[in-house]
Parts: sequence; structure tokens; C-alpha cells
Amino acid sequence: MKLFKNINIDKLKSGLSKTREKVVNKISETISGKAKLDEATLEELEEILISSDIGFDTTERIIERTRISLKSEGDRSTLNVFTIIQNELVKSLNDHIELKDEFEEIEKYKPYVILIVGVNGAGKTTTVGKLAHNYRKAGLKVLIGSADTFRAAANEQLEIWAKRAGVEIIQSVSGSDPSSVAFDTIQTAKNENADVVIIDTAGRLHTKNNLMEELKKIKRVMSKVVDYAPNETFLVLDGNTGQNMVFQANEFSKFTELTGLIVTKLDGTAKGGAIFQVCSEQKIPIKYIGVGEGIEDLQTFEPKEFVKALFAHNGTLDE
Ligand SMILES: Nc1nc2c(ncn2[C@@H]2O[C@H](COP(=O)(O)OP(=O)(O)OP(=O)(O)O)[C@@H](O)[C@H]2O)c(=O)[nH]1
Ligand SMILES: [Mg+2]
Repeated sequence: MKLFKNINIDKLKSGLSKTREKVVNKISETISGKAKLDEATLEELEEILISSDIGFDTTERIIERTRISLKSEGDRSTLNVFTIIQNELVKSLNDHIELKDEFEEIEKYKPYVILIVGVNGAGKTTTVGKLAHNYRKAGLKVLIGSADTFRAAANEQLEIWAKRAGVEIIQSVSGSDPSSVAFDTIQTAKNENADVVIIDTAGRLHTKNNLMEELKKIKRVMSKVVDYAPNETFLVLDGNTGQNMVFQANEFSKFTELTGLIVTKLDGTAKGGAIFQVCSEQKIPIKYIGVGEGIEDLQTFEPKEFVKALFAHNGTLDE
């Protein structure tokens, strides 16, 4: 069971409109009007997928599977081809889906500690606010900590989110040690019997060694309060960065063990196709996606729902 499942298909559909234009509409133009799908059309499809941020290797896999599926299908109508492609896309997302039961995990650990990391401006603070809101709505006591002591306005920004989400915040003093804020937050959560702790951190580039080392320190200090902390380390990725997301995930993984990915700003970007590449090339699951700046705009990442929303009204999916 998922602790909270937040999917608003209409919002997701409208958020993905630019990606749809780039991926689905082109596929549609290529295959519609063709009596049957031949090898030349498959090659055109391949080109479309490669140029849609899906990446070369992932595209190859999808096309190969589509080719095999088509061989065993008598029906090569446009609609059926659309269905086959969608099923293959879902499979490529499902391959790495994690089966951990979040609800059970949260019951086991008190507090359950989530560390949020990522490059500058990826959407970390916004995501902390949205996550806090969802957990609180699910009936949990949530505490958030502002371990971004780097940017002057970071604390105020998180404070606004804490108010919106209706959760308590442990604030930081500009220039103080982020590890100490993380420590205080978990300590307070322990004293107050809170269920979930979410720690926001400063944006950092993987090329800045000292900042990446700081992440390790934050983790070390966290585990001094509760030895299992953090339960989760979520890397927040800006969907606008397309295939660079794969690179960012690889680089952060070198310094810290990531347990989940959150892709933000999928509304308004045409590079959403990169999700397929991230899923195929990372062993780390995508947990949530951001489709807007509002508090309700964090959605649970469900491969089938994602593909359905991306393709909107074209074809159907196997149940
Ligand atoms: N459209 C859209 N905007 C988003 C989404 N998530 C975050 N943003 C916007 O992205 C901008 C940066 O978000 P922040 O949450 O401040 O990013 P951050 O990673 O905390 O930034 P730093 O702390 O400076 O590294 C803000 O204007 C957010 O409103 C999303 O899913 N969709
Ligand atoms: Mg921030």
C-alpha cells in the first residue's frame, strides 16, 4: 500500500503537453495514414524517440521490443501500433520499479528521516513543502528542517512552505552548520514523537567537492541521533535538464547512496521524455514528479498513469 497516492490525471495531461507535442504528436504523424507499419516507419520512429530525450540505448530497447511485439500481432493498424508502443514504454519504466512498502517502513521507524538533495534550483525546497503537505494529509506528524544555511532567503522560503503545509519547522541561522540543523530537527522529532522528518539542503553542484563532502557529514551527524537515519535520500532533478538528469544522478550517487528520485517541473518542459532514460539507466526508482508550483502539484510516479497521460487520447493500454 502506498502511503499517499496523489495522481491528478488531468493536471498530469496538461502538464505534459509540451513533451506530448515533441514525442506523441510526431509519432502520430509518422504512423497515421500508413496501411501497415513497415521497417522504414520503425526507423522513423526510432529517430523520433532518440530526438525526444529518451536516449539512444533506451530507444533501441523500445524499438526492438516493438518490432518483436508487432511480429506476433496480426493487427498493425495505427491504433494498435500506438498501444504496442505505449505498452513497451510502460515496461521500460516498470523494469526498475521498487516494491518497498512506504507505509510499513514509516511505521517501523519513528521518526522516518528523509534527506532532500540536488543541484541549485532543482525544486528541493518546493518539494519539501509538497511532501510535508502530503504526509500530514495522510495523518502523520511531520517536522521539516532547514539545513540550507547557505542561501540567505532559504529559511524564509521553507518557513512559508511549513505554514502552507501546516507542519512544524526547525529553522537555521544563516552561515551555521547544516549538519547541526539536521541534528536538531531529528532530536526534536524524537522528543515530540513525530512520524516523519524531511530535511531540506542547499543546492550543490557535484563538481564542488567540499559541498559534496558536506552531504556525507550531514548524514554522519544525522545517524548520531537515530542510527538508521536517513531512511531515504531523495535526489531532486529539474525535468528541464533532460538527459542531464542521468548524469546528475550518477554524480550524486558517487558521494551518497540515493534511494529515490523526484523529477520536478514536468509541466512546461518538452524534455519529459528523459524520464524513460532515467528509469532505464538508473537502479534508483522515480518516486514522485512535480507538475506545478502549487502544494498539490507533487504526484506519485506511476508508470502506467504517466504513459497514459503522455499519450492522452491515442490508443489504449493493456490492463
Ligand atoms: N512549474 C514548476 N515549477 C516548479 C516545480 N517545482 C519547483 N518549481 C519552481 O522552481 C523554482 C525553484 O524551486 P526551489 O524549490 O526554490 O528550488 P531549490 O532546489 O530549493 O533551489 P536552491 O535551494 O536555490 O538550490 C521555484 O520558482 C519553484 O516554484 C514544478 O514542479 N513545476
Ligand atoms: Mg532550496
